[in-house]
Amino acid sequence: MRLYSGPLSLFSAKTRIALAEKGLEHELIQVDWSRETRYIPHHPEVARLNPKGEVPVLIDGNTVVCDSTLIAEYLEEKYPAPPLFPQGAAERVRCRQQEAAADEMWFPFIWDLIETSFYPNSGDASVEARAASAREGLVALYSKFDAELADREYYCGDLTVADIGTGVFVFAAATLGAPVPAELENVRAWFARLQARPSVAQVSADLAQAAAGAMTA
Ligand SMILES: N[C@@H](CCC(=O)N[C@@H](CS)C(=O)NCC(=O)O)C(=O)O
Repeated sequence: MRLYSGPLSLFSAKTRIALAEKGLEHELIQVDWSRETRYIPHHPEVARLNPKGEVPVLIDGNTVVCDSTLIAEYLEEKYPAPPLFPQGAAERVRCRQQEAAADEMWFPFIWDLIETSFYPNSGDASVEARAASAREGLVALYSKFDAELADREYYCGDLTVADIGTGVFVFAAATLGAPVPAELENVRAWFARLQARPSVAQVSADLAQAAAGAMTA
């Protein structure tokens, strides 16, 4: 198995954690990325395999899978143990809904924080307003998530893609000035639990190292 990943790609991070949790050996290829040119030019294999030119891209034998959500679904079907989805239609759709919410509702706020703090020339008069609005939006999401986590170690009981997908964005938010508020104890305990897993700790450390390297490059 081979994974094309981005050194600071949160979507790739989701896939890396899923592969590690399932104990799947793979060759990791980190494509070139810089603050100035981002992913351009795209890695030739990524450009060839993914019409969107995006990472992550997973190759498993003759099968190519693009998109972190689809990769997780594929891995679960092909390598079901240990599971990263819960049992039962209702709990499975709850899991998928949170994973989708992470991508579609949480990530846009993270992207606002990335664009306003991380990329060169992002400084203009509207930057602080955009970042403040993203921080406010995240606090609302954190609060709702806190209620959902009451009496649960993970979002669906055991670790699933809902935790992995949400967790990478919380990690990014925390490093970009929008940490989980102190009073949201369920989210804080869940996040600490997640970060204590070797898979998540490794990928988080790699992201932090890549971010530090990019800032000093
Ligand atoms: N929905 C996709 C999003 C993937 C994505 O946005 N990848 C970014 C890096 S995080 C990318 O490769 N961008 C390439 C580009 O912007 O040129 C997924 O879940 O995998």
